[in-house]
Amino acid sequence: MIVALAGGVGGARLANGLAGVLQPGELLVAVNVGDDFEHLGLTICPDIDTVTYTLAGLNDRERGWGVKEESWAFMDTLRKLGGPDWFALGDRDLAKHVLRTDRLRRGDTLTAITQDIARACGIVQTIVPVSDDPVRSIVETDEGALPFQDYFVRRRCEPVFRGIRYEGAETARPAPALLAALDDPALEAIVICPSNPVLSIGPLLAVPGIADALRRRRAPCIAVSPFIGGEAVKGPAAKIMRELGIAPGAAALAKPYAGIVDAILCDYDDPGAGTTMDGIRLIAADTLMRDDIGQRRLARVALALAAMLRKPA
Ligand code: FO1
Repeated sequence: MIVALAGGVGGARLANGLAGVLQPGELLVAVNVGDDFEHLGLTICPDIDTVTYTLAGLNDRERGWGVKEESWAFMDTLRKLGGPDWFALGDRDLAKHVLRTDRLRRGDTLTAITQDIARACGIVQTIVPVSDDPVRSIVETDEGALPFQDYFVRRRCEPVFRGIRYEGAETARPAPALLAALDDPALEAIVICPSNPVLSIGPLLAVPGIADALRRRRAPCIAVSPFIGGEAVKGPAAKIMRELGIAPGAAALAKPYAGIVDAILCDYDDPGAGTTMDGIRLIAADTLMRDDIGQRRLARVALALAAMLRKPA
C-alpha cells in the first residue's frame, strides 16, 4: 500500500507515475481541496479533477488542467450573455461539475463522488480528497484577501503574496479512507508529490490529524521537491517563495516537513542536495518528469528510496 499526497499539476504527474508502476488498488492518492470554490453555483475541485483526469489519461497536457479535446460552447454562450468568463469551464469538464454539485447537495460525500467518478473513468487506484469537509485557501496579498482561484486565475498571481490561511481547516476532519490507509499495516511508503508546499501541501497538512498521522507513520515518507534550478517547474511557487523571502529550493521544505518526512528528493543543482536539514536527508535525483516514462522513473526512485529507508541498513 502506497499513500501519495498531491496538489496541483506536479502532484498529479507523480501520482500518475506511481499509478503506472503499482498494481491496481496498491495506491491511494489524497488530494488537496484548498483550491476548491463555488462558481456559478457549482462546486469546483480543481486538484481532484487534475489528478483524476491525469490518472485516466484524459488530461490536456499543454493547458495542464481540464480535459483534452475539449469544446467551449458553454463558455462562448456564457460570455455572450455577459456571465463571468475568467474561469473557463469546458463542455466535457462541466458535466462533472454539475454531477458533483448535485450529489453534494443530496448529501453524498466528496470521497464517494470522487471514487465514483474515478471508477467511471476506468481508474484502478483510489483517489480521495484529504477531507470531505470544505477547506478554502485564502491568499493574503498587498491588495487584501483573495479566494485562491481569484488570486491564481482571475488575477494571474500578480498581487504580492503576503501569506495564506486555510479557511475551515480547523474544523475539517481527515478523509476516513486516508486515515485508514496511513494506519494500514500493509503501508510501505508515503510520497509527498512535487506540489507547491504553501499552496497545495500546506492546506493538506493543515487538516487536523493529518500531520500527527504522518508523525506517527509506520512507513518512510519521501517528499519530492517541486523546485528545479531555483524555479518551480510549473505555477507560481518560486514567485511566492521569493515574496515570502524564502529561497525556492528543497531547504524551503525542510522546516514545514520536519518530523513528517524522512527524505526529500531534489534536483542535482539544488544547493541543499546531499545535506541533512531538520533531520531530513536531501537526496539529489533527476526530478523533472518530461513525460509518462519520466513520471514512472521518478516514482520508482521514490519507492526505492523508501524501501532502503524501511530496511535497517
Ligand atoms: N486555470 C487557469 O489558469 N485558467 C482557467 O480558466 C482555469 C479553469 C479551470 C477549470 C477547472 C479546473 O479543474 C481547473 C481550472 N484551472 C484554470 C486550473 C486551476 O486553477 C488549477 O489547476 C489549480 O487550482 C491550481 O493547482
